[in-house]
Amino acid sequence: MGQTLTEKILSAHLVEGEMVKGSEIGIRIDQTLTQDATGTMAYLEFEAMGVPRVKTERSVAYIDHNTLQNGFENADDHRFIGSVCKKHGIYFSRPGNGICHQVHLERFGIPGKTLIGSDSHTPTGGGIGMIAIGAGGMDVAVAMGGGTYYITCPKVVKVNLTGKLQPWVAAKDVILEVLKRLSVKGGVGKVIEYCGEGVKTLSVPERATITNMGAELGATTSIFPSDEITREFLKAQGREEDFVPLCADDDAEYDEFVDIDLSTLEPLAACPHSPDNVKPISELSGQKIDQVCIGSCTNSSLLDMMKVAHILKGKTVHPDVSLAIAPGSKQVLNMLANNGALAIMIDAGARILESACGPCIGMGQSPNSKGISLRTFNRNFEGRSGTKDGQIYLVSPETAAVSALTGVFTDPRTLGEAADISLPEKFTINDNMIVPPVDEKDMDSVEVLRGPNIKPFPVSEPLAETIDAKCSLKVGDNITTDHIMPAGAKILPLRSNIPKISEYCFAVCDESFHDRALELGKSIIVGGSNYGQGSSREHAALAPLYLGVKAVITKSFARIHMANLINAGIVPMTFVNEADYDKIDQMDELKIEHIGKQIAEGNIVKVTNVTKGFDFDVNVDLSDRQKDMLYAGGLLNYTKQNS
Ligand code: MIC
Ligand code: SF4
Repeated sequence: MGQTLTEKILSAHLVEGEMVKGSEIGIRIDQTLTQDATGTMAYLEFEAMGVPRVKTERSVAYIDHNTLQNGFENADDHRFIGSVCKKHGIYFSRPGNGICHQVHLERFGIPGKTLIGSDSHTPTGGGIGMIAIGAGGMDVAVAMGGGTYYITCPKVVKVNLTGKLQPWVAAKDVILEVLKRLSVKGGVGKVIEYCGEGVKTLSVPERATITNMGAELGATTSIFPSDEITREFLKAQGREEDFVPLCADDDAEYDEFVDIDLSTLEPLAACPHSPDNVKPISELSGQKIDQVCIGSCTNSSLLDMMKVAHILKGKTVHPDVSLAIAPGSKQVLNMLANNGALAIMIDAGARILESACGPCIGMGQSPNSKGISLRTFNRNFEGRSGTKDGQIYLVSPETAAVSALTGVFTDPRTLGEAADISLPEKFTINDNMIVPPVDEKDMDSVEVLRGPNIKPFPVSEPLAETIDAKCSLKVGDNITTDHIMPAGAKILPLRSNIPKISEYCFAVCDESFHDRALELGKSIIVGGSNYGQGSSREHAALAPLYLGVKAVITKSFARIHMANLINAGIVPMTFVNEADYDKIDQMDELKIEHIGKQIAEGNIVKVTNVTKGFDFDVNVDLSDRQKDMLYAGGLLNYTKQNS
């Protein structure tokens, strides 16, 4: 039987387990990436492991999230990460060099390699045929130290692309269509593999837009084959030698199928407040808008920016609209500056931002109250923009730019002929903002520079005999990590300071949570389905850990967050009977006796609701390794015990 591309790459990297879907497998990691908002913790964890030099083929640290230096904290974090990198063998992409996923695709990604990154949009690398997976910082630290990375052996979904996108319809519309069909939890436990004739019609940046936003499906990752188009891209990046042709076997067997005829797609928008709440632009046409933001790791490539410049050429932004543009990397910005496109954007009235995440993570450009903002980004969770009642719509760069001119939702197809913009034969290559590490022999001469904001991570204890604790918070379905540990300009600088950042834990849902949890000392959180969707931030586990959360009981979990909880030593549990969710109220006392023994004996664990006087079962469906981690009190303790 033939293999899918996913199976080929995973089995070539398999170091533990068997390729049996649904079982845990361990894979060797070739490359890692971190960004600054998750990076400080990842490098503190790496230091704690005591490994002198990274053991990966390539590890890169990017500074792209916390670039608003409104206080010493972010600058201290950058300096800390830069010095750790220099010492321990990691390449350091300086602030201003661009968004991690965009730069990694341009300069480092290699077809057929495995990459994990402490950012959920790491699957962007799937655009050039990598198995690229978002992970918690601790998992990345372990991989840098040469450790195995564990995932559930995924099911593989075949998305068969046929036809060709019509003018003004974009790669963003493809992934929005997939999200409409599969939903934000449709990809859990799966890799989305793109195949079919339609693949050949998509450039690498377009493929990367699609794999990037596959994160919003909850998928383990997404991947495209590596073909002649990939070769052209790598050649234009001066890296043709990195090209390897890769595709699935003709007789590969898939678990699920999705057919998309690209020719039939139309411009789409994900409406507030979920990336799968997708409607055609034609249904929204004419509604007034307040803001347009173009950029983010989803849509900030040179190709996207050139399309935008073409639309803006000789025009002026509508007087009621603020247009912000953040090109994805220094390479993109440099090329726009040299070919005149930047001048076109400035002429039209665009506000040019640094090549960084910026407004995507609420770092500036928050919309006005109830403001309608069209963004080319990948997430429109409530409050993420920094304006609680902001109404964020996710659209293609084409729809965004056209609407910025008209001041209303506008279907770009109404604009007439679309420009035929293709990739350059050669990108401008200048890696002078990527600092290489010192040679191993010189590593002792490098001092790691720590600022006062960098506090050690919270220590977790081995699993208690009995958990007897109150439910400190009950929340509903689809709780995102932006609810659990919000970001934005005010909170992100605290990413290296868990005690301080914990003050904002769940503030979006319930501002009193922090004080209540601290007062209770230990507690349990109860949630609905797809709990913890969204980002990879392990702060969404470390802050609850610091606040004494011992277990989280939900209807279901998102993949990365569940792994982060286990890494932090917090027990993730799911209701066997979902109806039990309704019978629990906040502040009920929940008791789990002999929890370690119960987990060791099987996956079903009995919980007593002492307040209401009934018992219910929960599932702790974990691998033996994960159970051992919980007994030890998290991944760091476990690693120390086993080394
Ligand atoms: C995001 O898009 O939510 C982030 C910010 O990039 C996160 C990482 C983080 O919280 O630092 C992610 O996607 O993993
Ligand atoms: Fe940055 Fe936004 Fe991409 Fe996250 S989704 S990496 S915040 S650009």
